[in-house]
Amino acid sequence: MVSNPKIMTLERFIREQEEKFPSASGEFSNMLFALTLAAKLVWREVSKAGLVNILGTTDQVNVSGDILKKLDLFADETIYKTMFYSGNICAMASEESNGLIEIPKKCDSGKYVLLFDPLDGSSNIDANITIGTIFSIFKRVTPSGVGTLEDCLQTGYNQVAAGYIIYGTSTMFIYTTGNGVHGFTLDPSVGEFLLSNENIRIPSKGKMYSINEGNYNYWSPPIQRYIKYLKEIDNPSGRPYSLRYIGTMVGDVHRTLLYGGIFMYPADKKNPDGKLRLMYECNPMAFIVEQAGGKAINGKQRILDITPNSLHQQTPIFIGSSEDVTKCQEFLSSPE
Ligand code: P6P
Repeated sequence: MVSNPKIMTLERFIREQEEKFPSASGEFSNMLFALTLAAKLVWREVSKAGLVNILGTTDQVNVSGDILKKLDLFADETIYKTMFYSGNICAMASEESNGLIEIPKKCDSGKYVLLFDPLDGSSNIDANITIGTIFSIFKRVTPSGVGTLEDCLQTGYNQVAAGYIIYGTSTMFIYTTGNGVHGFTLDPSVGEFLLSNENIRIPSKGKMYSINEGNYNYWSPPIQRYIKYLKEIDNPSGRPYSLRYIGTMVGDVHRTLLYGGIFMYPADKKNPDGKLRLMYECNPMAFIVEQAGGKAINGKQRILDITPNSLHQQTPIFIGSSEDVTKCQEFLSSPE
């Protein structure tokens, strides 16, 4: 990770980006500032999760059937409360909410829509393994008032911003607004995210693949053949690829973004539509990786070109270095 010589806080970077658009109202920046605050509030609990009674599970499951952790619910509530008081959001939905999250009448209904996964990889919390928050932002399409499902169910290429916070050995805020991908590392001593990775570019080809090999017998033959190809000793890369998989999409995609390679969650006999959610996980990650020079597909088309039908729609995903995803696509296009 290349350290950046200039001391630049995330807030100052957001403001400097805004200054490039003289007609900007400042609403977009204010919305990102609120997201920065929410990230710090979640980080504060995540960083001490082992010390207070916030570990463990609740007796609730989400719409996808995942058992909800106490920290899931904390993160979900913290983010939506922080965001709707920003006054810039007209509609919100999260992986943990069945439908739209109600925006209280007293909160203005702004011109942005926020879709988020409050705590991705939460099954890893109790083992102290990297987890993350993922967010995707659209501009509303309805004229005014409280936002609707139509404002949320937009195709991924319409996103105006996307990013994630990764709670790992350090906590980082990575985001794009369509002008490159930039990374900020939290300095806990001052409570500021400081610029650490300006204009992240993903290598055109990597040496690692990331997939849950435990699902091998559920995969289609083309994906089985692709994984076998990656492990061949005489692989054209000169050596077999290494497998890296932590079971948190934010961690696996972040490593892929910085080191190159490919992350995959294919459809399989258990999850015929794939497991990962289009709106909360795949769209934002695809926007980020494409902005960094990579590719993200569902096996047939760009993730960002998928027209959504429902908030919790799942999709297969193959995301990472352009050459690796292109090679993967060749295998996926071969006959079963
Ligand atoms: P599996 C975490 O539950 C998650 O939604 C993603 O963060 C992660 O990539 C995937 O599921 C892991 O799924 O089936 O390998 O445990």
